[in-house]
Amino acid sequence: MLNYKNLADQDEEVMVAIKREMTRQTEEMEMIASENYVSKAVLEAMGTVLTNKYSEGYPGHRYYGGNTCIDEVENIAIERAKKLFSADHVNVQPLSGSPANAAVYFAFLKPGDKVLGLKLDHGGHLSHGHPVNFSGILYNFVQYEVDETTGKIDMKKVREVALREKPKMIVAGYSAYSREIEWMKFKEIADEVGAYTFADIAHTAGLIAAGEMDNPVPIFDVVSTTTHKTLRGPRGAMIMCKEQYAKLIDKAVFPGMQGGPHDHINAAKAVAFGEALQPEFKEYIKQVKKNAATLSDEMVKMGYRVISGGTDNHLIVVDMTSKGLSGKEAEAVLDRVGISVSRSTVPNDPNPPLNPSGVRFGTPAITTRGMKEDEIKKIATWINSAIDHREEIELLEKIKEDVKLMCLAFPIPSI
Ligand code: DSN
Repeated sequence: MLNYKNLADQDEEVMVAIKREMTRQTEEMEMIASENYVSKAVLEAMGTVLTNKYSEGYPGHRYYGGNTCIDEVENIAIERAKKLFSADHVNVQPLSGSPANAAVYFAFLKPGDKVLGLKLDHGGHLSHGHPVNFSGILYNFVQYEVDETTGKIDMKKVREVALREKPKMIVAGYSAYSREIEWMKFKEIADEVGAYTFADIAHTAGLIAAGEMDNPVPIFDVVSTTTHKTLRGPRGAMIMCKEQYAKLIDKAVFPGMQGGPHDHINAAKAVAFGEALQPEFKEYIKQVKKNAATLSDEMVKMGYRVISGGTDNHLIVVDMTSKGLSGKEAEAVLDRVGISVSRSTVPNDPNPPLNPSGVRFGTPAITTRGMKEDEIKKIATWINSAIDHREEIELLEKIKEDVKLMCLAFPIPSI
């Protein structure tokens, strides 16, 4: 007979590493814009027996028996996602952001087709045409840019490039762009040149679901998102589209790109979507935005160049070179004081992606802990002190202690 033990009893080696990560998360400040802390309920759903099941296909049409309960769970996730985003059709099976985007391209394009996306050092994503990524290898990506002076997307310039290049698809939605996106204008341009519209809202999905940013789902042909960033669900993704593309998308995900869905993750997606439908989630997202705006204001006051001069969402990108260090060096300094951030390119970055000029800061995770404007102001001064006095080991140690004390005062809900 199988003897199921607890993880701690069965595998100390793995458990020790997990516990150390729990301590790191508990005692350190998470300011990576794409990360967040899930609720206990979401965490619990991920660790269920649903991981034991195979269920290729879709609810009511599976290639394996025994899928009655799995169908129920997947249908709950789909219905909640439809409600959150006013979507005609939702596929909740994509395993993560890049595979979701691969399925979108697979559904709408042939290899070699031309796609218009944001230049990558201006805030785009690897899967929006980077030459080392499948997207850049299989498809012919051409780029639009942010305006050099404002740091924002200039729709007149987007139109010029679209008219010149005549792409088959236009991609909007980014990884390191802090401003509202003019979805309607993108759609008008796409219609003018006969292109499909594809929005990747991986970063801003939570803000859009809460009604705190404009929603491309009713406007664009197809929209992908991850579920683990501002949406605060499990690591995974989904695709939403107009009813007329439903079959195309479903076929592209399975059997086109993937095999069996991860049913335990889909259950956790359903739980997270249920949470995002609650009024508390809207309050959370409003605070995420207030915190990002406060951080931006503080950094500007302290003399940093914040790209585009501010933020409409959950993140800011800051050029660190005015302080005499690269984004990679700033990331390492902040790591020393227990603040996790991610290096980032800035528009027209003279430095390479592995050692770019900027740092991207995000507020979703610290807002989940309950931190508000007062805490953000303190955090901003710690960031600045650490950067300015990066050679002073004792001061860095003191800041690390302050960071830890604040983190302990704002526990992570699921730990
Ligand atoms: N890695 C994610 C981010 O940090 O934005 C995008 O995939």
